[in-house]
Amino acid sequence: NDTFKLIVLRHGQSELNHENIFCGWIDAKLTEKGKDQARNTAKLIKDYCLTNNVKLPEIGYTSRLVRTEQTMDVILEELGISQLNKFKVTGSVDSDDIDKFFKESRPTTIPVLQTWRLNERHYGSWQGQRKPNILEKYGKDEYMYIRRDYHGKPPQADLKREMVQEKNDLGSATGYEFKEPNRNLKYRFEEDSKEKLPDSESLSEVVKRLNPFLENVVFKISQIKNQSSCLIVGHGSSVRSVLKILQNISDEDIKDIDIPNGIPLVIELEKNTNKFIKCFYLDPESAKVNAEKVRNEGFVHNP
Ligand code: DG2
Repeated sequence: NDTFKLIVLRHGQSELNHENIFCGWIDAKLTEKGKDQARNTAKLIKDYCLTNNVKLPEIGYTSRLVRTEQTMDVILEELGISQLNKFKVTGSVDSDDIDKFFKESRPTTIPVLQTWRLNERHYGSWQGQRKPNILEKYGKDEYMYIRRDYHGKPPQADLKREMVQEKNDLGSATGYEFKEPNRNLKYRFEEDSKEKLPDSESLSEVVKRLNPFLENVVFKISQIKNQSSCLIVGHGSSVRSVLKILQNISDEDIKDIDIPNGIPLVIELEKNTNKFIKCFYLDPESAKVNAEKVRNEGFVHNP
């Protein structure tokens, strides 16, 4: 088969999606519903691969946020694929790295690479705020402009006061609060790699930081390893960016695209040239209904 298939999805429902709160780089976990969505995702992928004689994904990619990591873990477990290891990467890899990722690869194991370049867009000072409150404060036009225009960008975050998850003495989560950030600890690898991390982003900025990752990591590995498929778990904005880049969607048209949680998209590309062939949801009806709900967040709450 001479196509390369990217199976791409947004993570399952997170705790902050459930609360109707702008999440961005806050490290929210999956809800039980989110885990169910991930199990359902695995079924859809399995059926698709079996019916179409497509190999199961040969490598996995997530962001550096725990909601994509958890989604990937559940999907791979359901697919009966074990993870060789998780590796942090930035916007490029060399052949030694690639050898390392696949060193002990067996048919039922795959490596999973995690990169900040697949993170949700940094939602600036809107992070941690309830969507209906922001809508009320900014008004409908500004609210939708910042959420969906290609160049819409929320005000910068105060990085000294980021929302993080509070833990009790036993280490269990008690909820989210604004605190002195642990960002420097969490993103030490990126800081050491001299990556420039944002404090607010437009979709156009996400496209800019994601593009090198697709070119110099995903496509590079697919070519060297002659892969037929990979699995990418990202976020609303990083999945929209993948579509914008690969499908060459205009700045205008990307405004109308919303991404539901946990429904896989298959993007088929020509092998070697990576030319776009087609793109479709594995459950188009449910994708349509749930994308519409995402669009209306803030106006209506659908937990
Ligand atoms: C949502 C997207 O991102 O919000 O940051 O709250 O995919 O990480 O749940 P995700 C967030 P909208 O742009 O859809 O309002």
